[in-house]
Amino acid sequence: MSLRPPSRRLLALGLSVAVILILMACTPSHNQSTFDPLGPVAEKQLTLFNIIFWAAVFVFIVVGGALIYTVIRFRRRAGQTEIPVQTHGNTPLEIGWTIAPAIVLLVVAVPTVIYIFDIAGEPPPDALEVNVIGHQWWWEFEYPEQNVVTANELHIPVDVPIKLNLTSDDVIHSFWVPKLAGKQDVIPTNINTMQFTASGSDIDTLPAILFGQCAEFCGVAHAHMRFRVVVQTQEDFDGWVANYHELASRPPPTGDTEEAKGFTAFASRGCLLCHKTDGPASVEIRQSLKDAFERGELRFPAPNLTNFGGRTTMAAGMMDLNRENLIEWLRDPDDVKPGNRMAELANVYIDPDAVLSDEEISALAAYLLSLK
Ligand code: HEC
Ligand SMILES: [Cu+2]
Repeated sequence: MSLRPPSRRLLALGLSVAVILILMACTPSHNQSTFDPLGPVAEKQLTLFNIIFWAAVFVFIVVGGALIYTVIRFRRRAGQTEIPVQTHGNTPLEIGWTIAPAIVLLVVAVPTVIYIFDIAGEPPPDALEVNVIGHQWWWEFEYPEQNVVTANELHIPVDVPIKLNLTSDDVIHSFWVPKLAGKQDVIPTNINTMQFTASGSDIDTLPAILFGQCAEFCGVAHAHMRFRVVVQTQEDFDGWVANYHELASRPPPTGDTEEAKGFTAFASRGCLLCHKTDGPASVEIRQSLKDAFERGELRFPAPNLTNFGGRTTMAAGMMDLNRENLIEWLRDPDDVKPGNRMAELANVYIDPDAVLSDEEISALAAYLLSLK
């Protein structure tokens, strides 16, 4: 059976498109490419990938080659009517194909085991510790040592080992920053740890903004549960922490300003039921919000907004942080991020008589953007 020319052309076209798509998936400069590791953990994981990949290519070529050779060499020739001589058992071959796979397994297993112990080992004692809490559908970052609680943007100093303690408030999530390390499950009632270092020699410019996302289907807004990792110099990181504490103790805006009106709206329209703008809430308070939600009350753990104005993105990495996007969010969060808990629970979005006015929204935006 031979293909007609048009379908052959179609096949060639289809194949080239497939090859281009596959190659595109390996573009190192892509924001979430694992082929551009920025630190020792991701580098080791890439090395492992390469070893296993090329071992598999080797096996594929040897086995496929032997198969093709045999099929061609021993095919039935014209005029041949007898069944060829039948053989059974061949000691050198049997020994050969017992040893060869064992060698291939060793090549794959030895570096895998070494790297597993390496990556899962205790991080050095001077590691910066961050507690990561997954929520439907945003990320909370708590720095116990620095007394900072923030959301959706993880700031870390360059070249410093980072230790993450990961847990979830609700369902199973998965923490993934492809350029720093492989995925780690984020499980309720359990703490998983993860370590990595964003290493300077691999990063061109600081601050470097890396992309992360939830990698385990966790409900309706799962695809919108993203975050950023901001890698900065130690000095900038210290400045970021100091700025957080300055903001946490800054008195609320007063007088006849937009910001002051925004703060009034923030305090009077129920935003404070879930959000905080004056530093970290205690673990007990955050737990009480979770319990309230479970009891069916209209409260829920929400992103800490203390340094909200200094972020680059909003709504869990969904959109850039700017006035237009913030206004869009405050007007109709469900339209921006369908299913999110703020739209489902906050009185101003569920009670038609409590809708925020345009003035209130614009004042709220001014207030929130001033938190930097
Ligand atoms: C019922 C609890 C609740 C109330 C009340 C509430 N929010 Fe939220 N808010 C949330 C949750 C949960 C999120 C995270 C949504 C997501 O990304 O899935 C959020 C996200 C936000 C964000 C984006 C935060 C970020 O890190 O990007 C802003 C800004 C915000 N809320 C402002 C407000 C304002 C202003 C009000 C009052 C009008 C308000 N919220 C009332 C729960 C609430
Ligand atoms: Cu998730």
